[in-house]
Amino acid sequence: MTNNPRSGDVAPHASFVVVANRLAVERITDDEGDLGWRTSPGGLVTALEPIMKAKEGAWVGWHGSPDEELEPFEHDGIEMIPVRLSEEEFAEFYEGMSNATLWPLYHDSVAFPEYHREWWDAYVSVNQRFAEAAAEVTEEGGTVWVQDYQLQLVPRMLREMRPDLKIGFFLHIPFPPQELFQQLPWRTEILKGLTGADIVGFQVPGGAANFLRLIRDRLGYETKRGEFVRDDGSRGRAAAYPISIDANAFQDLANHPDTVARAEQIREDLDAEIMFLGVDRLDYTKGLRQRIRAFGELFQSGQLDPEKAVFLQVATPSRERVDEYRRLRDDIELLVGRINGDMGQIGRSPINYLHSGYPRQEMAALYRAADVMVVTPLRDGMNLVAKEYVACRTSGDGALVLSEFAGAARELKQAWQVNPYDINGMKQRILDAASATPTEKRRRMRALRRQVFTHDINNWAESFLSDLGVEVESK
Ligand code: GDG
Repeated sequence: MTNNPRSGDVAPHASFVVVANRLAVERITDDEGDLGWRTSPGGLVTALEPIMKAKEGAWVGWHGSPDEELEPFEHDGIEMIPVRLSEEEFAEFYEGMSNATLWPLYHDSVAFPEYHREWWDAYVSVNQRFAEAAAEVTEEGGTVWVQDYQLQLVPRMLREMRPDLKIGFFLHIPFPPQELFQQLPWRTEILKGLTGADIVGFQVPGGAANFLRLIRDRLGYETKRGEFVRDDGSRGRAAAYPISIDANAFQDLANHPDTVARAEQIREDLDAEIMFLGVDRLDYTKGLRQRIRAFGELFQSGQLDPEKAVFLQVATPSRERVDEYRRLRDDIELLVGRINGDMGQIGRSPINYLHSGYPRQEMAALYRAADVMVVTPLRDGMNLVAKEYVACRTSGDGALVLSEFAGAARELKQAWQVNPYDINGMKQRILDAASATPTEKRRRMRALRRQVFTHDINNWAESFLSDLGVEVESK
């Protein structure tokens, strides 16, 4: 492997390999000050853990510290294969090409995508390094599952090095329509990269359709009913596999006595008759500006009484070195400050804004505490927060306001759906959700819960992998 002292040392041995930008573990320092690792929280790791353990799996990814070279290690029965990134590559491949070019372009260009040739060069060489690492560890005829927009060239690179492998790719974010995608100076390379996979998976059918149309028009590939034919006559497939959550785990967490007590405490502290909640990474795709403006107007007009209602927004810090994210934070904090300055009273602010990350149990307590969950992204691949809220409503009440531009809107039809660009419409739907009768709320929540519990993260992984031809034992 390039830049890796192990090169040539390791015989291919893993039958199932996941390749993701980040490893499935994060660094911790224990009480004695020693460095260690803990499994990253998150659905993907949870979903793939059993199959990784059953199949001698390996996980290829970056370990999170620039310029550091690490040997492979085992964590909790899974082999971790760290890929090195230099400080410069982190800036150009990750912050640049991934998060300031592809991320905005793939989200309807809601922020302006920047195109820089040196970012692209870094993207190519880092993708090559990930592909080489996967090629090196995967055994003859094994399976590699590549994740997300940072690694779109890996499927083709891997296919060229190792034609014996089964290769899957899953895109967690939207795949844009042709009219936008064709801005990309490296559009052909990206499309070719993706078509290296046997299955190219998207969150929604629209993403798969956009992709198929593009490879027909740009690469001249024949496509039929989701299948495509490469230059060499071999075939692949593009389809939707809507990702989900570990619904039972969230339900159990929400029912834990400590969570129940914490939810009660949150309500007591907020001292409001009705609690609205937003939980998002602080990202311009999440529609925070519009949402906060909508709440500001509702409080200002008296349609929501600032003495009786509170809107709690958790905005988890994210990509803080990228300019657009700094600007967003400033904008949001100005907006919240103005509204609270105008409408607040001593000891009482209508908007409770928290720029911080919290443990998962605290998130479950917040979901449990909130009467109305407001999820209004301008564009979102899926949006797991919406599904988590539903899973945590164990008593069958609560109301979900959901943007029609989240992938989740296709499944969560009984939510109060909104167009987040239409501030008046959004205000009205927020009020509708808040004032619906308990019977109406329960009716909708029952349907939402049925959907989330019958389509969880295990179903997602199983359906993708079985289409790829991997035997997965049902749990
Ligand atoms: C991408 C796509 C797609 C957030 N704050 C905290 C915290 N979270 C957790 C949530 C949820 C996850 O992070 C966020 O997932 P989302 O799906 O809402 O959004 P993205 O981060 O943008 O994820 C998205 C997803 O990939 C999966 O394919 O759905 O469309 O953009 O699980 O709970 N968790 C904890 N503390 C926090 O402060 N513990």
